[in-house]
Amino acid sequence: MNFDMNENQLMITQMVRDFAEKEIKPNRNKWDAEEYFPVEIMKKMGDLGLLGIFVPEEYGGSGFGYFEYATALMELGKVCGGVGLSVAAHNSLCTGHIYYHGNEEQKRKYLPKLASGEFIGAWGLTEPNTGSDAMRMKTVAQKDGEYWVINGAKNWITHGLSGDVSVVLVRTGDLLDSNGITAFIIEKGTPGFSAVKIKDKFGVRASETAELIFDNVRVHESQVIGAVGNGFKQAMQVLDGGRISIAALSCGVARGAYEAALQYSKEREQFGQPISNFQAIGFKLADMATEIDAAELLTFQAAYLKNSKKGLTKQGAFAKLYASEVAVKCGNEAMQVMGGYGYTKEYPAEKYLRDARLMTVGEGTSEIQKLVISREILK
Ligand code: COS
Repeated sequence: MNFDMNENQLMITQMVRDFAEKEIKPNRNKWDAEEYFPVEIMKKMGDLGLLGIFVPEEYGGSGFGYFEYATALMELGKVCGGVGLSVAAHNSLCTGHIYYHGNEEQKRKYLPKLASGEFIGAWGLTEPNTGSDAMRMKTVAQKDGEYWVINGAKNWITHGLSGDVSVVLVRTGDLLDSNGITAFIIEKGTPGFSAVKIKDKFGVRASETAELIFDNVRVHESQVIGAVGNGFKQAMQVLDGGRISIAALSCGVARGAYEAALQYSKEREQFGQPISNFQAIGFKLADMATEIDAAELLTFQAAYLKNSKKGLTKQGAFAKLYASEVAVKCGNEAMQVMGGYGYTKEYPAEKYLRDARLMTVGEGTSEIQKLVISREILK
């Protein structure tokens, strides 16, 4: 087994680190306070090739694999979980769904724009009343000649408002029929298709979240991805890959919190010496460092399986479950190491903790990951 980063990963690490230090870190608290989604930063990341990381060059992407993708998200997560989440959702959900399941015409039409950042991508599975129980969705499409007419709503959709193109999963068959859900590509501005921003989130506040509303939205049948009725299985596969990105982002958030706590512990003096000299603090740092490395290994294992086109349902869930829980623990422990200062916005621990809390919820809760894992190991 080779644990060295490849040349592309080394290059991406340096590039994203430089970019995040210059463009994201100085603004992250402002964006967090104002719940501002920095579209202009997304465009710059498009110029750097970060919005089509695993899209082949023939479709305008960077042509990298999941090692490079995970590496980029780890670096972004160290600086801002919100911006990282937007990059993750854009790449693996919207762009990934079109890349892995779209036809040639759809790929040629949308992937170059998504990869360059000209288009921001959104993806809609969850509804106000169906989160973990995705199959029970109520948003419905009915056939009318060459068109489908969509009615309903989707909730918690990253880039729901700013997304130029959305991939949405809609019921086209009977309730609870796993072959009764279809994926559609819908462009911004389609009559009847609107969005409302969700405000006052706890964390990842620089990433835009919205509710999507469909009021007799007419979509041409050429906008169906793959076969009619195949959407649920496509979505499950997209989420298998998407969980690698949340795992990677979680590793980054965890490492950011750990590094902040490490630095603080060397500078903060109590009882006449740096608090890092005390075993109580040293053991916290030791646990954090160990668990972050373990989370990264699980994430790269899932990335390896994705690159090798092997099944990764179980290992993707392992990585997402473990890394997201480690991120929450590291955010929490970083706050504890920093004491009263950690409890203020002057220090980064509280933002790491708030951003980390999304990771155990979004793209499948920790409880759903355990359900997926237990089904896999018991089947
Ligand atoms: N890859 C391919 N196919 C899959 C799959 C996967 N990872 N997981 C499930 N499927 C298939 C099953 O094989 C089954 O096919 P058949 O009906 O032909 O046998 C079908 O999909 C339905 O699967 P299942 O019976 O497991 O569906 P359930 O409703 O019982 O549960 C869970 C599915 C709970 C795993 C699913 O709803 C889920 O992942 N929920 C969480 C959703 C989520 O993460 N939301 C967050 C989105 S935020 S961006």
